[in-house]
Amino acid sequence: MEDTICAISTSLGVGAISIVRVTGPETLNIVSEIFSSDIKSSESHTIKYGHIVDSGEVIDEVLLMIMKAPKTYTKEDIVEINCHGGINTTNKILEVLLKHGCRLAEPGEFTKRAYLNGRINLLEAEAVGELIKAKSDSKRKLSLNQIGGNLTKKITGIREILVSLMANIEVNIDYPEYTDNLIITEGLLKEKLAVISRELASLVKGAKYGKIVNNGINVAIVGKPNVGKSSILNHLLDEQKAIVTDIAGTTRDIIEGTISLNGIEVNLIDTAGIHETNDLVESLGVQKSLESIENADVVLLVLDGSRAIDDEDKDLLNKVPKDKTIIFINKSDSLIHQDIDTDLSLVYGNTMEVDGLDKLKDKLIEYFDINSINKDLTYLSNARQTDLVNKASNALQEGLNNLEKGIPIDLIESNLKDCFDYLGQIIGDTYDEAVIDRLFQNFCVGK
Ligand SMILES: Nc1nc2c(ncn2[C@@H]2O[C@H](COP(=O)(O)OP(=O)(O)O)[C@@H](O)[C@H]2O)c(=O)[nH]1
Ligand SMILES: [Mg+2]
Repeated sequence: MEDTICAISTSLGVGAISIVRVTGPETLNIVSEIFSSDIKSSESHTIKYGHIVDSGEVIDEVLLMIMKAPKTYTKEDIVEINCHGGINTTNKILEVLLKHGCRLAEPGEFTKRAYLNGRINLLEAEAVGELIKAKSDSKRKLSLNQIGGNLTKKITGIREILVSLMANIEVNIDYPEYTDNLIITEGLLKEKLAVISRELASLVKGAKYGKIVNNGINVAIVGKPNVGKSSILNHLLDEQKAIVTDIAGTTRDIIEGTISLNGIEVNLIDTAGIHETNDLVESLGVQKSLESIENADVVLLVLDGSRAIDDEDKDLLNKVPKDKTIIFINKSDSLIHQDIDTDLSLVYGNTMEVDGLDKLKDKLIEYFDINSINKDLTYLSNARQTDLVNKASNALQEGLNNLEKGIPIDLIESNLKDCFDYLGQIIGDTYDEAVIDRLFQNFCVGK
């Protein structure tokens, strides 16, 4: 972090203004060398008008935003050069900065410095990266809330309880004669762990919501050939995306499209009809359909309501995972009585008179609790955070189980320590250099 780094922070192209950013210990010296006046003694958080000059040649007319440490994004001196937009001018200014001793910043290096200098924690740093990439309003709010600090407060709160518990246990062991300290009895520990367990459970549940906001929901539309899967896809997308014919085996490959349900992305995956076939291409399609059942968050099993249920339908009813399947009985416009023996969620509808599809959307909203997800949007979200919060929760559960088994309190302390460490990794209190490097590589240069 001794280097003074620079990067173009705006996207490179034709535009009115571009921003070239500089941070590090030599910022004020280097910029003074290439600017029409000395800025070393300029007031912090001021804007200065002038020119960037290289070997006597004026490169551009600019505004400098001068921000001196420590109240800056990186907690180091920062100068942002607001220059004329366009690739040529912006690159030229970058070139002059490099010539005068700056190093080109790596992706995310400004934010990495903000983190390493203690300005933001890892959770907040990740959220900055996500915010820039956010393609939906929900994702934007999720990232912004992560930057906001409520989650951090929750996590540090739990860690504080854990620390005070561990400290008390240590004191009880090391100084049994000190009776004015809080004595951690089995009952008291159980009580405290139950509180932490509830807090962790809410974080774990939130992480599931966060994953939905970030990745959306994958719905695999499966069923026998000709039941109307592709017609349903087309109607939900409001677009003729998949070919629909009355010839069985029309859809052979996966066809996908995305809709938004109350701000949550729903990826619809139309698949080849599942049945016995000797056609090589079709059978490869069937293989893909079976895989999509496994990978889906929810399976939409389509049955043809104008025909009686046959053995192939029954076979499929057995094949689909009970915990994530909704049945859509299609062709309700020519419905015959069907005797379906199932506990699964059922929706009747058809694509001819277009009926039941709104009910289907409501089922998805209900199934994924989408209305609750949208209320708060303060969740852990990415795979790293989710993995760590699950590990923290498991460690605490182990502590509770050990307590149940009558294992001495001082041994349970190691479960508490594990829980404390995993939570620490989420906010980057303890960190692994390789993880940090990988994490910031996904950022934009100049952020
Ligand atoms: N009567 C009726 N026919 C439908 C309905 N939905 C689809 N079909 C017809 O069923 C046939 C197969 O439809 P398609 O969407 O290609 O089914 P897929 O093989 O499951 O993808 C086509 O001739 C459609 O016009 C419906 O709701 N009612
Ligand atoms: Mg089809």
